[in-house]
Amino acid sequence: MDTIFNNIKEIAIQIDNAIKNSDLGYSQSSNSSGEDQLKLDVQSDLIIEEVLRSVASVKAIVSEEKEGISVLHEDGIYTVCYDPLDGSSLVDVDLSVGSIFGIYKDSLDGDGLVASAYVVYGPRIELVTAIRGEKPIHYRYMGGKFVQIGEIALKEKGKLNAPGGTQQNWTSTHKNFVDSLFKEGYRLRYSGGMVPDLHQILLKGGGLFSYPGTTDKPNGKLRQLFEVLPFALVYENAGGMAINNKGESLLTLKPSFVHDTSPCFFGSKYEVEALKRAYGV
Ligand code: AFP
Repeated sequence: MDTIFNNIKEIAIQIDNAIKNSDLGYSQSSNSSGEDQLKLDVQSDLIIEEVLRSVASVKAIVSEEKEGISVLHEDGIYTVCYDPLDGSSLVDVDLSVGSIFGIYKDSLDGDGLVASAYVVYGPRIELVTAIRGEKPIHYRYMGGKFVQIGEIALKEKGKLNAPGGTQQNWTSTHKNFVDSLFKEGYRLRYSGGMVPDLHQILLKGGGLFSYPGTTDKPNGKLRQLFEVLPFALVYENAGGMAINNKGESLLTLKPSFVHDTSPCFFGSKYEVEALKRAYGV
């Protein structure tokens, strides 16, 4: 796993360089979810594929930007599922964005997820890695290398509320619950980039990030393999909780297809338990 994490560090430096120096325009193509691709999305995807091609333990890759599974090394062990540049539509307004990696063995589902990692491209580059059963580790790129800052542990209760999705399409249950957190004194922190929004909650001790099922998207927007499962591992390993709208751990998810989505809620224990009561699950 160390080899994969070290290669993710190399990827992070290359993508950060692309963000800072490349054309921000649209490419001629759209991804498998029908979204227009920025040239940066395509470039970041190529960077990851090229770097992971040099890692013999990587059997296959699955990208949010591509259809299907690409086999890299028949004798490899792991399949790396990644969102090369999550929140890329925020680059032109200079907000933070990120890359997310889920590392799977044997099966592409919650049971098969053995490790995950994400990179935040903000004022600085940060990396968080998580191995099943171990506390997540936080790194910061300083002086030309990734320096370990420490383990990440969520508090029992936080102060931040990051509610995703179009509000007019929320259910009344969800709207009432989000309002109840604000009435309790929670502060709104939502940039529209899943990586920096979840990173902020983790590092500030806790709170809730929600992307519910909505009337227009009953299964939510966020993709299980590339976004939901990798962050579920980080949150659970940090002592928090990560559940779907039925109250089940997101780590029990079994996507029916590679780009399958799920409603998802990540947070410290207090807020997730409150959400379960509000949803009656
Ligand atoms: P893009 O990759 O299309 O910019 O979407 C970003 C994202 O997938 C995720 O990073 C955000 O949490 C979420 O979408 C924001 O979606 P809403 O604008 O619907 O809240």
